[in-house]
Formats: sequence, C-alpha cells, structure tokens
Amino acid sequence: NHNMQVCSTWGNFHFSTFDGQFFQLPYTCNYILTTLCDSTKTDFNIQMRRQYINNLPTIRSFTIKIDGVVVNECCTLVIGYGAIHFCIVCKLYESSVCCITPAQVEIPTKYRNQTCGLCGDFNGVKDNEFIENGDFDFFHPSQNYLCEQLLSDPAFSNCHRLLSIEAFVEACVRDVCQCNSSQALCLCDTISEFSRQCAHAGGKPQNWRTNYLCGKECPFNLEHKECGSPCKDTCSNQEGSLVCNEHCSDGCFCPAGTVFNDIEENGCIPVNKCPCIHNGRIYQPGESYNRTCQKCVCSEGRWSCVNLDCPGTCSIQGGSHITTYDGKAYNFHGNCYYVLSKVTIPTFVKLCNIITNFIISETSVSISKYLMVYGHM
Ligand SMILES: [Ca+2]
Repeated sequence: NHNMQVCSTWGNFHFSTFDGQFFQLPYTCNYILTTLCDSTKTDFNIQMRRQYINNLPTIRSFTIKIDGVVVNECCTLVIGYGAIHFCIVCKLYESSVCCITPAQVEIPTKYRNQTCGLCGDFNGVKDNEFIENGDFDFFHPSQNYLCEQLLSDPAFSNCHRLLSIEAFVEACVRDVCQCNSSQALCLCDTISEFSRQCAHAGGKPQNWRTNYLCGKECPFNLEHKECGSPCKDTCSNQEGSLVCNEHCSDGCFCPAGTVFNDIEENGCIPVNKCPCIHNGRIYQPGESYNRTCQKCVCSEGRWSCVNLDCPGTCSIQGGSHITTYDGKAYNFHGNCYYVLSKVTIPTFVKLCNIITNFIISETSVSISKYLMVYGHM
C-alpha cells in the first residue's frame, strides 16, 4: 500500500503520520518530521517549521539532510508562499534522490519501525502513534539541549533540589520556537524566571548570565546579581541588608565592599568615601562644621562630633535684660542683691561666685559692674 509510506503536513498545522494517524500541532517550533531514531545513522533528517503570515499558518522553512548533508535545494520549493497552501515533497529512495511535488515525505519500507519525529514510528500501527514511542520528543533536539544545558548550569546547582527544571525546559523550548530574533534573547525570560523562583523557594542562584547570553546592564558601577539582598546598603543606611528578612532577588547591586552613595546618587563607593549631609549641604569625608560647643567631622558617611572646651556666657545688658548661659533672654527688675551665678556641684571647678549689686533709681536701671561669668558647659 503506497499510502502507508507517506507522511504529510498541510494547512492549519495538520499532520498525518506514515501509519496514517492524523493530528494537529499548533506551534511554530522547529520540528523533526522524520529521522532515524538511531542517532548514529544519518540516512535522513527532515525538519520543518511553520510561521504565521497575516494570521495564516504557512511554512517557514524545511531543513532536509540526506546522508548527513543538507540538500535544501532539492526540497525547498514553496508555491503560494504566504497562503495556507504549500507544496513540498521529499521522496527519499534508497538512492537518496528527492524530488518535489505535494507536501509529503515518502520513505522506503526498509525503515519500518525505525523512525522518530512527527511522522511517527512507521511500525504499521496507526493508533497511539506517539504513546507507543515512549517519551517521544516533539521538539528539535538542539533547542531542547540548549535549554536543558542552561537550566542545568552549575550556577543553579542549589536550585535543582528545590525546583524541577522540566517545565522550564519546555517553556524555554517554546520560547525558542516562537522566537523571531536571536535564540539567546528569546530564552532569557524563562531562565530568569527559573532563577527568581529558585530564589523565592530559598535557593541562592549564582550568576548564569554572560556578556553573550542574557547579559544585563546596570547604571553607574552597579553590577547585576542573581541573588542580592533587596534591602540595599547606602551611605545613609549602611546596615540595610543586615536587618533584612526578604529573600534575595535579581537586580543591580553594589560590588562587595561598597555601598550606594544615595546622597549624591552617583553609584557605589567604599564606606569611607561616603559624604555627609547637614542642613541640606553636602560635606565630603573629613569636612566639618561647628555647632554650639561641638565640632562635627564627616567620617564614613556619619557625623563624628567632639565637645569643645568653649565658654558658656551669661550676660546682662542695659541693667535688666538678662540672657542665660543657654541663650534664654528675659527682663528682670528688682532693687536688691541677686545671685547671677554660682557653683552648686561641690566637685565643680569654682570659677565664680559673684553677687552683684543692682542699683535701681527712679528713672533708670543700672548695674554697678558689667559682668561676664564663665563656666564650663
Ligand atoms: Ca505507529
């Protein structure tokens, strides 16, 4: 029966196998239509791929190898390109001659029960074509291999006990199938997602990206990490990651030994290069400002203040306007002896113990002496 030897694919993702089973496989992946299951034999290997053009599935490519040699020129005639209909046929005879008529692959009966691919196993049994074949691999082995290899990368070694890569390999293969640009770009999302889910499950994925594969650019001198603390250390919050309970995530992080300069927003620097901020002004390390009896120096992003040996001043002006050591100003009227200041702590160095005499007349207030009284803060 001549029909028993023909495998076809047509129209809307339809296939019929050598054994006559019909099925649909609505994907635009690259598929092996048929090849010998024994990978050491290179008699033939026919691959095809569909694509959508104006929402119509059409054939994008056929790749045909006979005896290990690509013979596309023999079998790539496409008629009605852009429409549902196409016409390609490879007739593989023992002499490895192929010719072009409708979209069929015809192989000699000597290959019975030896074929793998969408055209089935050619064992003469129509039903359960692919179930009989065990875990038949629908996909192009090279795509599977690339995805499997990436997901099995040592960078994910502590993910494999947490997450099975199987579903990700499948998703990755689909990515590659549907990819219209370079393969590497298309599978990055799925590999990244594997990395994220691994981190979420408590794993610590290492960096699997390279400049050539899914590389990520970061601003300033930040670097991309697969597993960094989402609480970032900065000049103004240098221990942010220490008190962080969040699981790690991928993103741009400062290199080890540096923190992000969130004051000047200009990248990562060693802590000892961190500037400080005071009253809206930025100070570089080593710069200082003075405040009441203190000198503060910027050091490692923090103010380091020392007390100064400075006098506290209490003053009386105009006889009745008094300003205390701590700067409170008030008016006081009275015609008596008053203690302006005295030492109350016995161990305190006795600097002054002065009683002054306010002389208050009817029309004015004056003081017998103008006194400045000093004490240590
Ligand atoms: Ca079969």
